[in-house]
Amino acid sequence: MATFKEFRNNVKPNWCPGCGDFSVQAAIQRAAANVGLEPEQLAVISGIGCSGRISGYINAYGLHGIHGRALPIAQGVKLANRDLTVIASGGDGDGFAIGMGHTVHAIRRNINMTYIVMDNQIYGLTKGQTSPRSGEGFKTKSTPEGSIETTLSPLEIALSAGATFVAQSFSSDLKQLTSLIEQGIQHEGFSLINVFSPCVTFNKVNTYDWFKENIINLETVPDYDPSNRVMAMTKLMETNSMITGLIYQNKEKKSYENLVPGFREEPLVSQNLQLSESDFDKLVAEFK
Ligand SMILES: Cc1ncc(C[n+]2csc(CCOP(=O)(O)OP(=O)(O)O)c2C)c(N)n1
Ligand code: SF4
Repeated sequence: MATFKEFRNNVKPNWCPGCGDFSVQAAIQRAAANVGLEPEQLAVISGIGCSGRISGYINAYGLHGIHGRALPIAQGVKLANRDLTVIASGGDGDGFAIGMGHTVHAIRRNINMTYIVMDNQIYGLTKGQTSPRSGEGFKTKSTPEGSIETTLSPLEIALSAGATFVAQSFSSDLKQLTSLIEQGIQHEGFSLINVFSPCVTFNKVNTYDWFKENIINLETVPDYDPSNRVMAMTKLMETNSMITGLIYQNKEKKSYENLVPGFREEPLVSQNLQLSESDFDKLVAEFK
C-alpha cells in the first residue's frame, strides 16, 4: 500500500511561502494514502491559477487544464475510466467565476468524483483582482473603490443544485481537511469540498488570523445533522457560509454512472472498441 510520501514527486512547488495551497496538496496526498490508493489509481485534474498548479506536484495521473474547465475534463476522465479515483481542483475564480456553469451542472450530474476548491477570495495568479468570493467593499486593483457586487455563496448554490456531498475546511486544519477529502473520495457521487486557503501575498483581509476568528467548526454545533438539507442551508445562511466540516451528505441518491442506461462496469479504456471487418463493411454499405 502506498504511503503519502509516494504521492509526492520531485517538483518543487513555486507557491509563495505561507500559501494555503501547500496544506491542500499535503491533505490530498495523505487522504489518497489513507484510503488505500496507489498513485496509478488517482488522477488530479486542475484548472488555471496558482491553485491549478497542484496537479503538477502530486505523483499521480494529472492534467493542468484550462481556466474554468477542470470539471469537464475530469468528468470525461472518470467516464472513460471509472476505475480511477478522480479529483478536480482549482481556485475560487476557476470554479465560481469562469467555471461556475460547469460547477453547477457537474453537481447536478453527480458523477463519482471529488472537486476541491482552494478559496482564497481573490485571483492570485493574475496578481490580485476581486473574485466572486471577495467580500463587499473589498479593495483590489480591479475594484479600487471596493467591490460593490454581492459575494457569491457557492455552497448554498450547490445545495440548491442537488449536491450529494458538500463540505468546507480551512487549510490550517490538516486533520479535518484530510478526513473530509477521504470522505469525499469514498462518497458515491460528486463531492464538493471548499477550502479556505489564504493568499498571503495579495489578500491582506482574509488572512489566517481572520479565518481563525470567523470560522465555526460544525463539531462544536450541538445536534447538527449533515443528512438534513434544510438544516445545512439554514446553517450556511445564518453564518454567512463560515462553517467548516461535513455540511451535507445524501447517501441515498445514486451516482450518474449507476443511473445512466448501458454504462458498463468495465471501463471504456479497457474495452475493445475496434469494429470487426464485417461490421465495418455493413456500416460503409449504409452510406453507399
Ligand atoms: C480563459 C481565460 N481567462 C482568463 C485567464 C487569466 N487567468 C488566469 S488565472 C485567473 C484567475 C485566478 O484566480 P483563481 O482561479 O481564484 O486561482 P488562484 O490563482 O487564486 O489560485 C485568471 C483570470 C485565463 N488564463 N484563461
Ligand atoms: S499569489 Fe497567493 S495564491 Fe498565489 S502562490 Fe502566492 S500566496 Fe498562493
